[in-house]
Amino acid sequence: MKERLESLQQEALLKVEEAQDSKALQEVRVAYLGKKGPITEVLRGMGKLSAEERPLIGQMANDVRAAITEKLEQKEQELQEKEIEAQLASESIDVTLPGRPVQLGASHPLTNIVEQVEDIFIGMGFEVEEGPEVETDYYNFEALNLPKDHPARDMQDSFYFTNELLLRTQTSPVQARTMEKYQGKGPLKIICPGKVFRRDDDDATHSHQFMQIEGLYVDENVRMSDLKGVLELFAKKMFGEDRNIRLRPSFFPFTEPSVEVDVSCGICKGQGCRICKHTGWIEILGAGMVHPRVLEMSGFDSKKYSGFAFGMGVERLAMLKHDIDDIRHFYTNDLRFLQQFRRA
Ligand code: 2U9
Repeated sequence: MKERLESLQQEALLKVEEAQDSKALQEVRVAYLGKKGPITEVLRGMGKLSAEERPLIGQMANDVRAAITEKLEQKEQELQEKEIEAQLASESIDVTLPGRPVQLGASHPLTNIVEQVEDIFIGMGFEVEEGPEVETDYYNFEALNLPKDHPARDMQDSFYFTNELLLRTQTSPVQARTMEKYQGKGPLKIICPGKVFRRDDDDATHSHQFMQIEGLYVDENVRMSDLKGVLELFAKKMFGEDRNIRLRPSFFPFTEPSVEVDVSCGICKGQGCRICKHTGWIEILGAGMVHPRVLEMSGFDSKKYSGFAFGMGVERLAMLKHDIDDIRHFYTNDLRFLQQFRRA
C-alpha cells in the first residue's frame, strides 16, 4: 500500500508538471484526486487494513493528497501567468504604425454662403443679430407696415399657430426688434441671417422653408447712394471684382423708394446668355430706404433718422454661385451633392 501511494504521488506530480494548459491540469486533478481516483480508492480500502497500519496509511494518503494539491495550485498559478503574458504579447500596440484616416464632414454649402456674406458685411461695420423663428403678428407684419389685407398675411401663405403666432415669413422682425432695443438712438448697422417659412409648394425653385439674410442701417443722413455703395462692394466681394450692379424700381411695404438689385452676368460679361436669360443681368436682392412709418413704429424719429434695408435669399445666392439647378438639393442630404462643397 505504501509503495502504491509513493508511486501514485510520483506519477501525479510528473503529470502535473507536464500539463500544458488549465484544461490538462483539470484532467490530472480529476484523474488523481476525484471521487473515482486512486487516492479515494486507497482511503476506501482502509477498512481492510490492520489497526496498526490504518493510521500510518491514512496519514500517508492525506500527505500524498496534500502534496498533489499543492503542486496543482503551484502549476495553475504558473500557467495563468504564462497565459496573461501570452495575451499581453499578442495585444501589444505598435505606436509607430500610421493611424487610420478619419472621415471628415464638411460644413453645409448654405452655411458657407451665410459665413461669407457675414464676413463681407462685418468688414463694413455691420453686426450680426438673430431672433425667434416663431414670431408674433406684430413683429412679422404690423411693425413692417404690412397692411391687414396684404396677401402674405393670408392663412394660405403663412404657417400660423394661432391668430397671433406664426413661423416668421422673413427675417425683418429681427430688425424691428433690434430697433426697439436701441430706443430711438442710432446708429444701428446690422445683418440678420436665418430660416424663414412660407406656404409654398416645393419645386426646383421654391421651398416652404429657406434662408434669408437681411440688412439694416439707420443713422442721421443715410442716403440711397450709401445703399448703392454698400451693395456694390458686397456684389464685388461676393461674385468678383469685375462685376457691376444696377438698381430697378420696385415696391415693398417696408421701404420707400424700393429697388430690385441685379448683378452683371459673370458667364457672358453682360453680353447675354442662357444663365442671364439674355439680359446680361441677374437679380440678387431687394432693397430700399426704410419707410418712415416703419422707423416711427420702432421708436425712431423719421425727421432725424433715415435708413436703408436689403434682403436676399441664401439658396438663390448659392445656386447662382455654384450653378445649382434645384433648390431641393440643399435639404435632401445627398452626400454626393454635399461633398462637392468641401472647403480646402
Ligand atoms: C425693417 C425695415 C426694412 C428688408 C428688405 C427686401 C427688400 C427684399 C427679399 C429678397 C428675396 C426677400 O428672400 S427674399 O424673398 N427681400 O426684397 N427685404 S428690403 O427691409 C426691411 C426689413 C426690416 C425694419
